[in-house]
Amino acid sequence: MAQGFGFEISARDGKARTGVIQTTRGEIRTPAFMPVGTAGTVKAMLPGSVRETGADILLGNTYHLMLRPTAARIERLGGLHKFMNWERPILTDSGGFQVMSLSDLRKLTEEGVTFRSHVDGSKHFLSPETSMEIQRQLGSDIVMCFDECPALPADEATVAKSMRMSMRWAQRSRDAFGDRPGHALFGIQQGGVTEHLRGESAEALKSIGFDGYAVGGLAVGEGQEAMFSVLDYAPQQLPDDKPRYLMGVGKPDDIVGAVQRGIDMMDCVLPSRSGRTGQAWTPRGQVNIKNQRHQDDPRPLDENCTCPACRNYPRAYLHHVFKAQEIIASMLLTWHNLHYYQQLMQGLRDAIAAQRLDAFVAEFHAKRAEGDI
Ligand code: PRF
Ligand code: ZN
Repeated sequence: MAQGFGFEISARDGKARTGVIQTTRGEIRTPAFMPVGTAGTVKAMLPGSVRETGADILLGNTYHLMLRPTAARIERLGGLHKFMNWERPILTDSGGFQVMSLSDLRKLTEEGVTFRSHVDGSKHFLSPETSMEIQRQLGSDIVMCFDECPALPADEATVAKSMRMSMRWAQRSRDAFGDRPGHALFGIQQGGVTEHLRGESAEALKSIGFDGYAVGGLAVGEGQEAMFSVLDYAPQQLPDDKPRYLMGVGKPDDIVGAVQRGIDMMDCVLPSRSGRTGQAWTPRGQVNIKNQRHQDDPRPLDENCTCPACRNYPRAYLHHVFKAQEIIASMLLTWHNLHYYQQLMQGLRDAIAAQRLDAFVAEFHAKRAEGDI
């Protein structure tokens, strides 16, 4: 276990847990939702505002930052926290997943992946060793192993081969990371939707030893039912006393289902990205602020929400600024969505602490079933 990093579980309800991850940059209350700050910003939000929504930690991306403005430049300027004015913990993804979804030409070998930048077409190389070096330059508090995430559906042999390479890469990531007090390294489980491959991956990671363990390779086209059936066993294959992080998930109902199954951390672009496309998330489900039905509506988006969008503006205003493509539309909807997500996490944490998670989840689904009014 890295010095200056720890995880304490304070209460359990079924498979769900609540507690605190300690880092040298502050505490992370779990279950935690991490807003995505891909390129050194949570788009449309000042860091202080992101904190006001209740976020304890942000996610940053190796892939984007190595291409622009480069990790060397961020290091020279004092690291990512200082660069983006966020002094609390930052977790960085390792780059492999983003290379596969965003870069132009890619060539994958045992050594690593060569690819062309989606920004300017320049050629780059990422491997376990270069990813660890870039995440060190960024000053990341929680570093992710370099892995490969195959798109699903894929046949079992393909998933097995990819998972075994990711496990060799996990060992190389561990070796290259070395011993860095105050910085944690998380392993990433792969293995698709096949239980014995997930088990093999978990055993490989546990024998290497990490500060936390991610469930990777889900939310890649398999659907919620298949994802939940993997989450029915995958978290229990990983150590009980370390944080478990479900990567790239998800919608509010995905988050609730994942927490019920023993997940402690999650990240997703959804609340921030959908804010910029006019989608708001409320306890009653999704609201499309572009819809004409809001144009004369004097009511707030959500009468029980305490975010600035709901406290200070009617739906009619949010509709107007969105239609007029005003920048404040992205700011207000992103703020609201991040606030809603963090309220949901606080609700989950409180419910687990009070051993009333089942009742909380039943109420969550009942409210959504009512729909927006
Ligand atoms: N691996 C990494 N990052 C990820 C994933 C993964 O499997 C996913 C899968 N949903 C999202 N982000 N390194
Ligand atoms: Zn709101």
